[in-house]
Amino acid sequence: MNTQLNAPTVTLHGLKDELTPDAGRHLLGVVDFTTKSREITIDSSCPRVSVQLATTISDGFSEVWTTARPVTPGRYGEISYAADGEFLFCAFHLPESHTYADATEAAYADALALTSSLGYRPFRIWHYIGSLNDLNADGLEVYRDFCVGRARVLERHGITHDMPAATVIGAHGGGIVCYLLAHRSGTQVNLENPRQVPAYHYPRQYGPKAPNFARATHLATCDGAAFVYVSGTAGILGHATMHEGDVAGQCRLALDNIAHVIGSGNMFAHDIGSCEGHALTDLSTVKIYVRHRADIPVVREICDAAISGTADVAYLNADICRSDLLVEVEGIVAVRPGP
Ligand code: 3EB
Repeated sequence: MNTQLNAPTVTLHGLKDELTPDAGRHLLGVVDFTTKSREITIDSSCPRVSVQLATTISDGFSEVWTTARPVTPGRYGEISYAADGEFLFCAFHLPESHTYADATEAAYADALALTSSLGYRPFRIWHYIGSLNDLNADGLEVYRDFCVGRARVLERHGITHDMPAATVIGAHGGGIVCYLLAHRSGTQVNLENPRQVPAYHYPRQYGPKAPNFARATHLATCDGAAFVYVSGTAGILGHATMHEGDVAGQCRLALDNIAHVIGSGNMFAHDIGSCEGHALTDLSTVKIYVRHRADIPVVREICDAAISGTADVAYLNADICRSDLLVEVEGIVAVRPGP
């Protein structure tokens, strides 16, 4: 990838690799997918976040975000962040708890207050949640409990739709970890997929408060670069889980859903300037979550055939928001890697 690029770029590294960015690049945020949950630190002047999603150090990895401008780190309440004047990375960690709605509401409110007070707008959000499909102290599934807290904040801010791309995935422990990227002067378009009901319109059967995220976000930055950030995508059509019990069927459908959301028809439908469509082979960084470890080989075979051999691809054994979902795929297309 073009190293002159101002927009944040991401690479995946071994957990023990030295974090030395290329010349002219600066660390904006680091996320370790590792064996233990740890508090967020501010290391090498950017936040370093741990997500408990690896079984051994060798199957873990670090997701390293860099930018072209010097970065200033900071803390705001429970939020750790770093910003370069154009892009911001911020993260929070909520400890394990019997219920999450209130803590989610408070931390999310702080993250939104921080980003907007510094003049940034979120364009991609990740959440990793321990015991995702277990019941909380009130008998509500932890994912649904999280959705209640998120919905309360968004309602308070009058945000009913037009949220950015997101991921919510189970962690092997450690409460809730959330991190997001925000920008100051890019042009952001949140994309839906006409094959899927917008998440904020999911019916009540999936929980008391609907999730709220876009299927993807298109971001054109002022240096002429553009990216499509694809949300965690599963084998869902309309609002229904398809291919129950069939991981291969769900995996193919998840990939079809992504192909549709990044394709030229959907770019045209969302009035993206160039209307330039993309294909699965254009994804450059991909994370693939598989509920049952034993299903990883079959998922790998399907995904490896669809995704470019030069992409950075990580497979993680993780819980997914609905108990009947067996696989979920997220990715990034670097549309124009800059001038
Ligand atoms: C789905 O399509 C699968 O609650 O923010 C994927 C990505 C999913 C993000 C979220 C949920 C979320 O409904 C689950």
